[in-house]
Formats: sequence, C-alpha cells, structure tokens
Amino acid sequence: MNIEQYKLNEYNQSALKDHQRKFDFIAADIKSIEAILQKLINFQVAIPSWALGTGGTRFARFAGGGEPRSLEEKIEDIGLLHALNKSSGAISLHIPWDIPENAAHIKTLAAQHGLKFDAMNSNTFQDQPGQQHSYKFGSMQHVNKAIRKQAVEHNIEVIKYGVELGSKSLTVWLSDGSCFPGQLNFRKAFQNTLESLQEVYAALPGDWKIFVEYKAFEPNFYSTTVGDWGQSFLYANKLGNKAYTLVDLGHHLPNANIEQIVALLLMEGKLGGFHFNDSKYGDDDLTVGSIKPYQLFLIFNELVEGMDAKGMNHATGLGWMIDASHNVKDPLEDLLQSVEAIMITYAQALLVDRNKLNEAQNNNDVVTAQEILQQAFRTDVRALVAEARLRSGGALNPLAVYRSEKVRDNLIKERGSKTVATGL
Ligand code: PSV
Ligand code: MN
Repeated sequence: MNIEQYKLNEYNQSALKDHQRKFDFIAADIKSIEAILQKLINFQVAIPSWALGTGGTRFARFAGGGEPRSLEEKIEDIGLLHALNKSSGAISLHIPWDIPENAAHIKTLAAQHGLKFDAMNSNTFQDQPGQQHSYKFGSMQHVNKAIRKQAVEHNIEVIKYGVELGSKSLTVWLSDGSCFPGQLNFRKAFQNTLESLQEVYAALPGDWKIFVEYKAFEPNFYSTTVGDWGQSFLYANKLGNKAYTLVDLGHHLPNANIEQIVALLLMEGKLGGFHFNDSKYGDDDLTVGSIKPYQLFLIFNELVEGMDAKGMNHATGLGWMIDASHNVKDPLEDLLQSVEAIMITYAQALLVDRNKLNEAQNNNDVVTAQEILQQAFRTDVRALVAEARLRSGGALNPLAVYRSEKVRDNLIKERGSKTVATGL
C-alpha cells in the first residue's frame, strides 16, 4: 500500500496552524535552530525486517493480520513508514529469513522507497531445514570443528548477500553459551569463537564493518560466550579495526549503566552500532523510550558528546537500528512510535548546553550539572522533530495519518488476515 503525497499534504495543511504556533514557541529559545533541524533531517534509523510482523513469546503468538509475506512486502512496509516519517530510510535484514532471490530487483525496489541496506544479520541461533549440523550446543563456540565451520560459512554467505544489496556491515549475535555449570570450558569456548570470528573477519570486504553484539543471558541461562560489553570489546580488539561492539539496549543485567558503557566504547573508537528497544526486566524488546525515557536521553547525551569529541557525523558514524518485538501492538504503529522516541531524544540531547555542563563538571557543581541535563530532557521538542519531518516531505503526525488512512485495514484486505511474517 502507498500513501499518496497529496494525502500527506492535505493532512499537513490541516495541522499546520497548530504546528506553527508550537514550533515558533520552541524555536524562540534555540540559538542554532537551523543546524539542529538539519541534523534531525539527516538522522535515519534502520528498521529490522523481523519486526514487521507480530512477535511472540515462548507461550503464544497472536498474529495481527496483513503481515508482510515476502521480502518485497517487508520493503513496502518500511517504505510506508519512511514516507510518513522520513527518518526510517534503511532496512536491516536477517538471513536466512530474508534471502534476496533476486538482489538487483530487491535493491531497486528499496531504492524506489528511498531505502538503503543497513547491517546484515546472520542467524546461527536456530537450526534451518536441511541443515547438516545442529546449533543446540552452540555455533562458533562449538567443540566440533565441523559445526564451527558451518557457522562461519553461513556468515560468509550473509556477507555475500549484503554485498549484492549494497550493505556495509555484518552484525553477529551468537546465542552461544551454556545452561549449566560445568557444561562448557569458558576459555576454550572463547578461543573457538574468536577463531571462528577471525575467519569471518577475513572474508569482510575492505569497506565493511563487523559488529559483535553481546547479550547477558537467554537462550542460555548460565553463561553466554559474548555476554557483556567487555567480552565483545575483547573480541573486537583482537579481530582488528573493522570490528566493533554493538549495543542492544535490552542486553544488559538490570540497572547496568549503559550510558557509561557507550561513552567508553566511543572513547576507544569501538562503538559500532545500536539496537534500540526498552525493557522493564530483561530483553523485553518493548518500544524504545516507553519505559525508561530518561535513560535513553542519558545515552543520547553521551553519544552526542562522544561523537562530537571525535568529530564524527551523527547520522553516518554509527549504525542506528531498532530491534524490537510487538506482541500486543500493530507492529507498524509501534515502529512509528519507536522512531519518534529516538528522534525526540536525539533532539533533546542536541539541546544540552555542553559548555555550561563542562564548566559545572569542572567546578564539581553537581546541582547545576543535573539542572542542565534535566532542562534539555524536560523540553518538549516534538514540534522541532515535526518541523524537520515537514521540511523532508513527511507527515506532521505520522501516526495520525497511518490511522486516518486505515493502513492496517488496507494491508489486511491486500494480504489477508492470516499472513505470518518470517522472524521470531
Ligand atoms: C537477540 O536477542 C537479538 O537482539 C539479536 O540482535 C538478534 O539478531 C535479534 O535479537 C533478532 O532475533
Ligand atoms: Mn539485538
């Protein structure tokens, strides 16, 4: 389904007066308004191909209808999101869920929707039909060399698909680990994994990056072989300068100080990318910003500070991706909310008065430092984000247009109510 530009224009026209009043109000207080708007316009967040259908838990999956039945339909759905918010101009694929049978055609289709291919994701956490060896006891860590080889070859195949589509990075998330004490020799598991990653690294094209994603637990519940940022950082350092750590916000133990992790990885030049989501307990994969918006702000505050310190381009310096799962919401509505939450938080981080914060820190003025951060966090920047969207040709309120155009009903009419997208 497509939403025609004139529909967006009509909606924007009807909402313009109200928007202008709110925008003028906030703009009056911001000195570098044009520079901030341009940064917001440039910033793009990749949508994961596996989050377009209804996710399930291990107990049940309640499909919502109209889910994309093919890679083409996944691209169409993301194209729709991007037409509405102009900030979802990339897609992240998971192989083998999204094998492009005809890469040239897929690339052209994506380009028609203004989409690029962000990181490719491999999958050695599930067994696929016809697969020779099982990953029940791990993939790259496995005690059996033939199983490690199978995992390495899969990753090399994923790179090959990525090259055809114009992607420039591979994300490796391993579910490898153990469920019980004694099951695994930690040192050997690490060394096997490193050796496997080295083989994948050797197959990376010169202009590619590899992101090593860590996760504290699940599906293994005693140990995880890439279990935290320290381990990921160790692998990334040993692999070389094309290897980086990927931070998924849901992959930490409770109360971890993610903003500090981000600051140090950036300082070391080893932060590669992000998977945005939110959580209350574990890897809940909830809508980013829905549970802990202040934490998200503090993370973005470190990102902006750290990237500026290194002269990095905010839009292109890191891989910005969502990784969420939608059990009770319409996935597309959730993704619109997710991108909006990211844009709002990025805008708030851009408002932080860095000179004053620096001065407060140097004077040990704790109260002023807190005031500066909270001043930015408590600023209602929604009109700023909407203005950036308006200037890019998107909708002032993407969710309102999605609902008034009855997108989900139309997708159900087109695709049926019993479709099931590939993914978890
Ligand atoms: C694992 O929980 C993860 O965060 C990894 O990024 C996977 O690739 C993704 O979820 C989808 O299964
Ligand atoms: Mn992830």
